Amino acid sequence: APVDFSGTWGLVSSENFENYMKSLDIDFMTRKVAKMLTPQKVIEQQGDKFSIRTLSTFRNYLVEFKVGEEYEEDTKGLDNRKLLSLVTWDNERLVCVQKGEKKNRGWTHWIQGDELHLELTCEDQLCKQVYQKV
Ligand code: ECB
Repeated sequence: APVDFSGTWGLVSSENFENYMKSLDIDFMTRKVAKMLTPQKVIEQQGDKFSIRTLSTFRNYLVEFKVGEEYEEDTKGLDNRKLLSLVTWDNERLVCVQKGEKKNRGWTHWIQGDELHLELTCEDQLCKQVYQKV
């Protein structure tokens, strides 16, 4: 693995999260609560094996995967869909394609200086988030 993402990271900025949630058909009340959150990412990485916990006061979300191995993802507590997801390395970026009902769905993580960057995409929406080690 070319990069180590391990650590506990706290959200420091978020752009277009509201429209990303709309593209996932998240209802108004849930969006209002969700956009006030400052979640943490707790990432455990051993080589190409990952667990990523997204933790907040409202909901928590866990994914576990190995790079290059497709996995079934159930976005329980988020938009509650079933996906077939595959994470690969694109140079030093971790790229996930999430196949399912929604087109162009996925995310990309990379490290830039002391920051963890995340882009979430769904349909024509792109949400950009930055995290720093806590
Ligand atoms: C879990 C913290 C956010 C809880 C928001 C609750 C309700 C909103 C419902 C759906 C919005 C869609 C996604 C929520 C945003 C972040 C959760 C995880 C995003 C993600 O897939 O992160 C990847 C990459 O770090 C690992 O799962």
